[in-house]
Amino acid sequence: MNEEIEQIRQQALSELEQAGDADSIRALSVKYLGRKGRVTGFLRNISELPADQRPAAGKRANEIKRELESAFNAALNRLSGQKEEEKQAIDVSLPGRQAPLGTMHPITRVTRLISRVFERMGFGIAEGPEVESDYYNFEALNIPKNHPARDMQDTFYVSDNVVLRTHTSPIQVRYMESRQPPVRVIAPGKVFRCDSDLTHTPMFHQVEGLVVDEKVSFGDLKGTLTAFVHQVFDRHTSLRFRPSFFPFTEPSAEVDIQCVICRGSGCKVCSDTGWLEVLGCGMVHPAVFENVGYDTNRYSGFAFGMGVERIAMLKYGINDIRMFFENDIRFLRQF
Ligand code: 2NM
Repeated sequence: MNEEIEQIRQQALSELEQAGDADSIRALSVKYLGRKGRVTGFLRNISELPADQRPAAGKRANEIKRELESAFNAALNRLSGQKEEEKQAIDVSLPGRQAPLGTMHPITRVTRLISRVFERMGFGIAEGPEVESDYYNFEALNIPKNHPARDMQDTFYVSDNVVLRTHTSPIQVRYMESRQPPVRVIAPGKVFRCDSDLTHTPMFHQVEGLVVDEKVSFGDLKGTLTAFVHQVFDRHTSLRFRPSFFPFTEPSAEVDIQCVICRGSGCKVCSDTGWLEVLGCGMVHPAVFENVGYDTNRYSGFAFGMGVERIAMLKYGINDIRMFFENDIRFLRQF
C-alpha cells in the first residue's frame, strides 16, 4: 500500500517537470491535491487499510502532500519571476520613440520677424508691465481725462488708477524717462481692450517703435516704415501715408499698403479699395517729450504702432483673428 503513495509522488513530480506554464502547474495541483485529487483520495481511503498500516501510511501521505504543495508553489514562483525579467529586458535594437515636436505660434513668429527687421536697422527691444498706471498708459501720452479711449467700455480697469495697458506706448514712456536721446527702440507685447467680435479680441499683440534724436524728420519716418514694409511683405509693395490723429503724435498718419491679395485691383479683403491699413504713426507730440524731460527745442522724434495679429493675417491669408487663440493644433501646426 505504501508503494501506491510513493508511485503517486513520483508521477506528480515527473509531470511537474514537464509542465511549462502556470496553467498546467495549477492543473497538476488540482489533479493531485484538489478535493478529488489522487493524494486526497489516498488519504480518504486510509481507513480501508489494515489497522497496523494506517499510522505509517497516513504520516507518509501527509508528508507527500506538503512536499507536492511546496514543489508546485516553487514552480509557480519561478515562472512569474522569469516573466518579470522578460518585462524588464530592454531591446536595444528598437528605434527610439520620437519626441513630439511643437511649432512656434504664428504670433510669436511674426513678432520675431518684425523685431528682426527693426533690429537690423539699429533698434533695441524694450519690455514693460502689462498692468500699468493710468499715468503711463494715458496721462504721459497726452491722452486727456475725457478721451473716449479711457472709458470703461474700452479699457480694463484694475482699480481707479490702474489699467491693463491698452497699447505698448507706456513701455516707451518708461524707456525715455530713464535715458536721454538718441533713442531707437521697439516695444513688442500683449495689450488689452474691452472689445470682442469678429475682428477684435480682448487681448492682442502690438509692436510699437520710437526714434528720438536731433533733426529727426517725417522723411525719416517714411523711409524707416517703407523699408520695414518691403522686408515684411515684399519689396514691390506700395505704401501710402494718410493723415490721421493721435493725441501723442502731431502730425499723425495711417499707413496703407497695396492689397496683398489683389495687388490693388480690388477684392473682398481690401473692400474693393485696393489698400490695407497696417499701422499708425506720427511725429511725437512735444507734450510727451515734456512729460519725460526731453528738451523739445533740441530733439524731435517719430513713433509708430501696429497690431501683430493684423500683420500675421495679411502675411498668411488668415481671415478670422480668433484662430490665433483657439489653440487648434491643426491650425497651429501650419506655421
Ligand atoms: C501708434 C501710432 C502713433 C506711439 C507713440 C509713442 C510714444 F510713446 F513715443 F509717445 N509710442 N507709440 C504711437 C504713435 C503709436 O500706434 C498706432
